[in-house]
Amino acid sequence: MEQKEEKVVFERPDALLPVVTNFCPGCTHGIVHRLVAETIDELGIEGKTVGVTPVGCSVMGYNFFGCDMVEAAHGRAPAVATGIKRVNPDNIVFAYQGDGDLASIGTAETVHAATRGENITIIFINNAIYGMTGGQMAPTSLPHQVTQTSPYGRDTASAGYPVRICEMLSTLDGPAYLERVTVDTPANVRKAKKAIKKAFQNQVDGVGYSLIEVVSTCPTNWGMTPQESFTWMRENMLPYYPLGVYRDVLAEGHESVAAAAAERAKDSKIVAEGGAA
Ligand SMILES: Cc1ncc(C[n+]2csc(CCOP(=O)(O)OP(=O)(O)O)c2C)c(N)n1
Ligand code: SF4
Ligand SMILES: [Mg+2]
Repeated sequence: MEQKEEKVVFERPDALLPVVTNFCPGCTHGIVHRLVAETIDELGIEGKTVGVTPVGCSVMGYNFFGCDMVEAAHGRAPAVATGIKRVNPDNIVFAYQGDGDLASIGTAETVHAATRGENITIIFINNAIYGMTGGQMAPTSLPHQVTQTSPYGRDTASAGYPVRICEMLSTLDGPAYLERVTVDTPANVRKAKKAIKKAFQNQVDGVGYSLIEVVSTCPTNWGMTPQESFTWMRENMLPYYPLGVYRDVLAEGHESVAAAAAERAKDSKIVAEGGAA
């Protein structure tokens, strides 16, 4: 019988190690890990990439990514990534952080790495909850969202309002590229991949600080099935965290982050003329 030649249409990226992950069924961390690994393969940067993993459900990243990995203390990934990149500018350095990590204990490091315009790549998993520790309220938990520490729903009178990271960082001059994506459908996974690849390509090209926020799910701590989680995310999170590009200096027609910043401040005498005043 004639044997048909088999064509490989889908395989594991080299930068994703052949081990079982610790993520729950339906957790979007796994999808995003794959997109980061595909990007590392496609850009041919595995040998010089260093990932920084946080404290959170992605804490075991060093078991899954096939590149060098460094473990940072809770929230400190952008500071650790800054140090690695400055000491070894030829390395491609990414931090992979949850919302509790990036937008709570690590807010200062996040804001200052962004405003310094560090040439690093940040992957931000916003699942509106502290996943690893059992589902406490995060800075990104929605008003009225039930969590372990807000059993009657997040009360904005006492707990305030959620932090929108892309919008907040878009007020700064430092970032080169900020985009919010999600991974609930094949089309959105493809868009997320494009954004993640661009965020790494920017670093390769020396364009500057790039952050991709992925609106994500945590079926386990939301107490839902994977399918219910995606529905809840679409109905509740996406209206609060609109998808889209919040900064892209090159696409906005600027030569660089510095040129974009100078343009925004062109009416300031010292900025426009340069030199000490
Ligand atoms: C200094 C410090 N404070 C608190 C903790 C406890 N802790 C571990 S993970 C975590 C939050 C993780 O949530 P998130 O960053 O959103 O990641 P997820 O698990 O949801 O992906 C906290 C508070 C810790 N490990 N270290
Ligand atoms: S607890 Fe939540 S964030 Fe952590 S692996 Fe499970 S589903 Fe994912
Ligand atoms: Mg989280």
